[in-house]
Amino acid sequence: MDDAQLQELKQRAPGLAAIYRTGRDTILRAHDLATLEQARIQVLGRKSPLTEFLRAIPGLPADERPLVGKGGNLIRKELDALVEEREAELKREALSASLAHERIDVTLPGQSFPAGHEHLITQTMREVEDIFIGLGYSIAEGPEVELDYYNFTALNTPPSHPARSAHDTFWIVEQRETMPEAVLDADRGVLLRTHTSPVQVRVMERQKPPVYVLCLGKVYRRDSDATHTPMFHQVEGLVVDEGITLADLKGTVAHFARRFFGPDRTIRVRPHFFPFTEPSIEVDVDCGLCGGKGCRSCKHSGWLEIMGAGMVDPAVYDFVDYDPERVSGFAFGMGVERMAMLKHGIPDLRLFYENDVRFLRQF
Ligand code: 2NM
Repeated sequence: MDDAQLQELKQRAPGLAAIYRTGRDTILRAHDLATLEQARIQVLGRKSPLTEFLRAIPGLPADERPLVGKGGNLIRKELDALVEEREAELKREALSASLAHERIDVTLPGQSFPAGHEHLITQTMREVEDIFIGLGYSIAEGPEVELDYYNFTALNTPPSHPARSAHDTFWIVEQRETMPEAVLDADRGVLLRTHTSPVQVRVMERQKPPVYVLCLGKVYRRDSDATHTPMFHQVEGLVVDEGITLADLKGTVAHFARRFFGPDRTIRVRPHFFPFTEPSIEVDVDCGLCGGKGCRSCKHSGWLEIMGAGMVDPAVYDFVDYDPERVSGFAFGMGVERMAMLKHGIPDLRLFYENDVRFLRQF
């Protein structure tokens, strides 16, 4: 309704014009959908001044009725339309407010799901594995809970050897010298393997030469300090074939050192002793940090010890029924934690097992 129409209505039906103005103000003042609904009831509901006005029309003089009736209905339509308009307006406002508020920025980075990776010890074992698979070796596995026979006896380790003591080995079922003759059978003691060599004895037991095998896994010793954990990992290799010599062992280890530590590395060997090899050696690789000049890392010697090795003692062949007149072989063993520490400059063995992801994540 424009101003001219309102003016005309004021003159002809001043009561109706007042109802219109009050109603329009009430509707326009509504600032949300709930107040608008209240306003609608107040302005257009059954008890509203407009409804009462329209209800009173039949009691008016007959000549006034058409005009007032027309005006009343016109006003009802106007106010109805106003409510609808206001409702649409408030809905638009609410929508744009919630769009501004709940807007999703599709360019923000998504929720991340960290994938994690293998532990450095596992990675290092895989690397060593790859190098020896490249040389034609097979991988063998065996039990971590082992018989005395495979862990010590068949490896030519005398009953009196210190490694067999309760001080060095975790025994599951110990066979003591104090036991009665009928019960005492050292070979039947049960223990946590102290090296992976028993796996190689088991391989030789079920397979004739040629043997080219690598064993990797957990081993257990009763040690715990800055440089020893009661569980650690070993890799051992075994080759038995016709005509195998110490030169084959040295060539194999030199190849391994270059593949594992880098192309320009050299090795040296020193004599040593193991019950299961004769002769036995210890192998060093030149210190990568100082290039052999001597530094803190190599304790000023220029060399880092990487493994023990040797030619398999014929006494071991006796246990697995190999003929030492026909075949010969070499074996070697190294600690995986030590390999990883040397390669990555890790200062403390215990870092591997504290499971601090800030350390583990770096590899
Ligand atoms: C080492 C050092 C030297 C070794 C010997 C054998 C077997 F079964 F053939 F007798 N397996 N592993 C061996 C030899 C292990 O570790 C430091």
